[in-house]
Amino acid sequence: MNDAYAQAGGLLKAARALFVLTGAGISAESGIPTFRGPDGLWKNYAAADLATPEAFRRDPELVWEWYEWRQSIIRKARPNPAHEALAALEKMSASFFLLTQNVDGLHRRAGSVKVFELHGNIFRTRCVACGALADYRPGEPRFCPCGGRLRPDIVWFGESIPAPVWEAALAFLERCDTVLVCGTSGTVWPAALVPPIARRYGSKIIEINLEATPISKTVDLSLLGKAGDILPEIMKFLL
Ligand code: BV8
Ligand code: ZN
Repeated sequence: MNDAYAQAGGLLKAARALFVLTGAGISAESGIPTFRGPDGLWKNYAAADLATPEAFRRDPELVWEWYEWRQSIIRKARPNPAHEALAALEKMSASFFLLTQNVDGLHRRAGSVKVFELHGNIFRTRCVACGALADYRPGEPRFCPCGGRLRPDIVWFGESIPAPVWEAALAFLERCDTVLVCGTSGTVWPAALVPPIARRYGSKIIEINLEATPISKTVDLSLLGKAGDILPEIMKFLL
């Protein structure tokens, strides 16, 4: 496997502009349940059934209970070696863009700077009435001073993603030459469009995942294993 890590290291070292896409898998080794893994369930609810505006309309308290449960796990969690490797990689890269589907904030806590959160952040709330954003701590009232109900500032299924983030990602994809896809099942749109768009622009694509995914056959290098093991190994070829 060393050859593949050396090859990946060579591609990352030669990258003029590096785009990184991460998903729940990169936080799995920090103890945060992935969406579609065996631990993705909560009190017999599937995550995707709770991460919708309909679920929030139907039972805001249940959805808040789920998010506060996840916040409690994330607060106790620490960035893992995969997050730390990406923060180091950013410092070595001439031009770098990290698009994450995760809402846990662990990339920033690991020291990554150019992090773009496509699906929002679990520690921020948004007022459904006036749109005011605020940091959220458990036990605080779930209503805005304006009287509107507060929701997690997170993009739910069926909701539009933040256009400025997606447009910035597309602009970077157009001019980058290397893309690293790490810890995502590639099932959620529009993030799942990153690899085919990158391929269309002729970028080299490296994938790191525990298992093969729908894009594994289409990338230049598919590395199977834990991101927290593989990324630090690859970084050895960049030092
Ligand atoms: C939108 C916030 C326009 C919530 C999330 C039919 C076909 C195609 C698309 C659609 C469709 N029907 C509807 C759609 C659009 C929909 C969509 O894609 N649905 C899917 C489910 C089919 N998308 C949307 O609605 C998006 N908006 O498109 O806007 C629009 C507007 C109106 C109407 C329609 C469209 C908004 C999507 C945002 C949803 N919100 N998160 C929250 O977090 O509470 S998405 C959620 O899934 C998480 O953010 C998560 O990150 C994300 C993606 O999943 P992954 O990150 O890939 O995680 P997953 O568990 O799936 O996989 C983990 C991977 O890691 C696995 O591969 C595993 O092998 C690997 N792994 C595990 N451990 C490790 C590891 N790898 C390495 N190392 C390890 N240690
Ligand atoms: Zn308000």
